[in-house]
Amino acid sequence: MTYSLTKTLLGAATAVSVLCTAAVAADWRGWNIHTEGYPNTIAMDRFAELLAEKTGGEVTLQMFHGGTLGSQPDAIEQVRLGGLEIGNFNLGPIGPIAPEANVVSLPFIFKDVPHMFRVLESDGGAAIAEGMAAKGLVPLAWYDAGARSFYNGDKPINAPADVAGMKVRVMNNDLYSGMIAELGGNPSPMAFAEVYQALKTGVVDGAENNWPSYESTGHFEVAGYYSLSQHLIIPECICVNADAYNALSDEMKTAVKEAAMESADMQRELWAEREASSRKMVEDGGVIVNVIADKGPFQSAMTPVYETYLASNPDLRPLVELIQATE
Ligand code: BDP
Repeated sequence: MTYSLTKTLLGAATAVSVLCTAAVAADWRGWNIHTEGYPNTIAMDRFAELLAEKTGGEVTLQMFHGGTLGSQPDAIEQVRLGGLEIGNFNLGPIGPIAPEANVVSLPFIFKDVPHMFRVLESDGGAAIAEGMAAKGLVPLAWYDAGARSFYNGDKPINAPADVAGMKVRVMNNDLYSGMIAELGGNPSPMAFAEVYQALKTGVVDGAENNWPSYESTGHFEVAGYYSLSQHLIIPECICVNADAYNALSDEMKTAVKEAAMESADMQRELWAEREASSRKMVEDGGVIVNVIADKGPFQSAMTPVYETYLASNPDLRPLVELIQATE
């Protein structure tokens, strides 16, 4: 009797442990907008390898690059809802969903990229991450996306007056539309994949992005003036669907997080190299790089953008101030 009870209990325990293993085994699918050879693409592939290694194969990831699974705003929704588990997202199009994350899209909020990372590693970063997690997106690690500057086809931009009347493509976020409007331009929110044609055919006069994306998309071929406004420094994340992440054991969560951090270390190194090589490549291709002597007028024109953001999110004023006070 005792023997058979023990046997039954053991059998039950085995069944439970098999069930638990089955419950945590996960085959994830991941979205990335960039093409072969881009730092984020290489680092996301590495993330997939590290995930399998560190979780002993319990969590696997199949990456879909080049935006093949849809536009970024759609992919963000997919990851939030669980149609996809992972994405390498820019925080720009996450901002409209998570107001805390939108703080990084206030023009000129970061002094430079190291300042951005110092903020992300502080309480400010924790507040941003919590805001995102509350909307179903858990950031596992932060990627570098450099600074974004304006580019267009016919003239250098030195002052807000040069933007006046220009139609400028922006990512989907009212803060960016407000930014262009305050400079006197006409904002045109548009999916990344459509920008090359829009620049080429004159549907828009200009756009804005970092060196690697300006180069990898070929935008430099159809918009040959790059003016160093560096008005936005927006971090990117490896973001996971909150339910998928929370279903993991603590041990698996740690493994997943470690894989993401190692991937981010790799991405940041590759990013630094690619910024330099992209810049060199477009300059060799004839791009005119314009240094803006005084960025002050661009910065002061942004006051209404900050005011609008703070009027809709009065509780986030301390976060803005915390970032501004971070050395
Ligand atoms: C790139 C970002 C990418 C954005 C793109 C854009 O890495 O996530 O989709 O800019 O401007 O720098 O849409």
